Order: sequence, then structure tokens, then C-alpha cells
Amino acid sequence: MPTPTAALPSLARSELAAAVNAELAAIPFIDVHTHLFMPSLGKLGLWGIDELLTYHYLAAELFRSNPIAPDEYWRLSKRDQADLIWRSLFVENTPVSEATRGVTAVLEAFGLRADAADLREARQFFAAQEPVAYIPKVFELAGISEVVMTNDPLDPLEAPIWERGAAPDSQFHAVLRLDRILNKWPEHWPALASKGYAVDAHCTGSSTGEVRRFLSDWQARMRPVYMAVSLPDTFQFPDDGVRSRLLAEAVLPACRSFNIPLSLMIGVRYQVNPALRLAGDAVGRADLSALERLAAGYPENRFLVSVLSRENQHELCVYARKFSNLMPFGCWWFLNNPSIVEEITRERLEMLGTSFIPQHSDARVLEQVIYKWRNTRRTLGPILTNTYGLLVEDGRAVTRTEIRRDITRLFRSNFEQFRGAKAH
Ligand code: RAT
Ligand code: ZN
Repeated sequence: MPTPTAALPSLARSELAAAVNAELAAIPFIDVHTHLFMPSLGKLGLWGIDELLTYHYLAAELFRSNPIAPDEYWRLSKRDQADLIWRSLFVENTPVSEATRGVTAVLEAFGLRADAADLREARQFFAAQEPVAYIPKVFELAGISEVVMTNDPLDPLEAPIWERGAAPDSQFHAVLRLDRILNKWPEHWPALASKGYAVDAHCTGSSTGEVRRFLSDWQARMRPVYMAVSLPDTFQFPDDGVRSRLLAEAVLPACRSFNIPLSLMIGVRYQVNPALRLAGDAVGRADLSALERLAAGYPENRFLVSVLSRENQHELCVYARKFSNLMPFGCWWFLNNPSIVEEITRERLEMLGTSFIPQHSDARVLEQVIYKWRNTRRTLGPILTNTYGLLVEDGRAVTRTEIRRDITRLFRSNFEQFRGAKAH
């Protein structure tokens, strides 16, 4: 086998940008965290202009530019909400924010007018799409080969579909999401009890063993690529709460036995403004020594980690240097803006080389993958070009083959290996 570096000649500094951009465009990425759903999960899958416009990132922006009270907004039909957001954020104001610009990028990708006075044309276009052909087309426009879903076994709409048997789809991977169980045990233990698991309100006795049995049953049903939980900025581990006990006695052993990672998304300040519903969460700096204790205390477990606070990013890189069972991923939610993505990604490249996953889309509406991945590629191009430029300046030639290998590692194989491999 020839060495990969022998395959193509070294690039001059002036050729780096074109090579990086061409490879970024050509390599299909894996989207490691979304809220999209495979077709067999039916109506859970959202798409089209009304869903794009009522995305909670945009609802949050509406209340800054329109005097409508949240309660009044929620009483409107989805169509009226979308019309209001369009008028307020796209017609009466220029859509310069990241989330608004995203909608215009989607419209542009489909050849639709982004400056229309109303949504008639867009609604007609999206209503005419047939999911079977449309999903692959959207993935192609986004430059992704597959997405990872978020699947909550206690979601009253989703769980029954899985229980009846949902047809798997090779472009959508399942994830067993644990927020209800780990963060809201008092509200949700009765749902487990009603399904025949011997659990109690204080999570004592057989409870943790029974949660393990529950996870095992859902592992068999969903075949998840990892388990996942979002966590507050106040997250501590270990502590004497139910969450720590469930993590130590049910979730971590289950991940070990199924040989899958646990994804920890840390730093949410839940519902600081409940009137905004899904848009009502904020961010807080977390104490990452909890992560240190998890990574050090459970070396046989692997952790995919995203932290929401900008202030926690550097610490996360330091911990990833200490513990190879940590895989930093994504620039999550309020961080997914070019200025912050640039800062975080440069920091990660400088501290971790190519041993991290730069981004996920967090898409909730199918077409969002088009703009979110377009933006990621646009931000990453100059960062990688500059990184290779410095290397060339410091005397190390770079080939196109190496650039391809690095981008493939960042956006595909780090995930593929980490999800299946034993920690080393
Ligand atoms: O970014 C988002 O859409 C958030 O509302 C959350 O869903 C977050 O990504 C999560 O997975 O908890
Ligand atoms: Zn998410």
C-alpha cells in the first residue's frame, strides 16, 4: 500500500484554500446530533417553510422585534406564527442574524425568493415535495450522508411508534435520550412503573437495576449509536441525587455493556423564561470537574461532550488532552454563530489536532441541515487553510490527500470510530 502522503504532490501555500474548499465540498459529513426523525417515525419529522420559520431560535428573536406577548403568539396557528415571524424578522427587519439568514439560505438553495412579501410561493414549493425523494435531495444539498436523531423512550408521541416497530433507515441513526429519566425522575418514574419496571419515587431498592433493564429493552428496540443527556450548568457528579445514582448504576454500565458512548451536553439553564417555552432556556458556566470525575472514574466508558458556555470551551480541550475517552463535539445552540465557531474550532485544532468533531447541526427541521452545514463549511474553510498555511510556513509540506484525510477524520471517522471503539 502506498503511504497516503505519496498519492498527490505537496501544495503551494497559494493552492491551499482551493484544495481545502474542494475537499470540504466533496466529503459527505455525518451529522452527529440532530432532532430530525426518520420517515417511519411519521409526523415527528418536521419540514417546510412554516416549521423553518417557527424554529425556536427564531421565536426567541421575534419577541425582540415585535411587541406581541408570548401567550398571544402561542395562541396563533402555526401558519399565523410563521407569517408573523416572516413579516417581523424578514420584511420589516433585515434578516442578518444567524438563524434568520439560515432561512434565506434555504430559500435560495431551492431557487425561491428570499425577499418575497409573503410566503405563498414558498408554501407551494414545500407542499409539493414528496418525503421519499425529498430527504435524499436535502441531504445532498447539505453535503451529509447520514444524521443522528434524538429519540426519547418516554416521549408520549414517539415511544408508541417504536413499540409497534419503526422501520430502520440507514440514513438516520437512533440515540437513546435520557433527559426525562435522569433530570426529571419525580415526574417520569410512574411511566416506567406503568410499563412493568419495579421502580419507586426515590429510586431506591430495585430501581436502578430496573432502569438498566429498561435501557436494555430500548437498546434492543432502537439500536442507538449512543445514549445522551443534556445537563444543567449546575451539574455535579457524583452527588447524592438520583441522577448520579442512575448514571453510576444504570446508564454507565449499560453503555459499557452495549459498547456505546454517552453524550453529555452540559450547561443549560432550563426555562429562565418559561413563557417562551422551548425558546426559554439559557446558558450558564458549568463546573467541569464533574466531567473530570466521570472520565477518570469510568475509563471503560466513552463520553461525547459538548458544553454550552463559551467560558467552558478551553477547559473541555484541556480535559480531552488528559482523557482519551472524551470526544469534544459541536458548537452547540448559542455557540453556533460564525464568530464563536471560529474561535472554538481554532482552539480545538491548536490543542487537539484533528482528534475532535467540529460540528453538528442540531437541526429540528429537515431543511436546516442545508444552511447549517453550508455555514460550517464556510467558517471551516479559512480556519483549515490558515492552519495548513502555518504548517507550510514552518517547513512541513501538505498534500491534498492529507487534507482529505484530515477532513474525513474530523467530520466522519472520529465519530465512526468513537461510537464503536473501546477506549484506549
Ligand atoms: O439547540 C436546540 O435545539 C436546543 O433546544 C436543544 O434541543 C439542545 O440541542 C438539546 O439537544 O438539548
Ligand atoms: Zn439538540
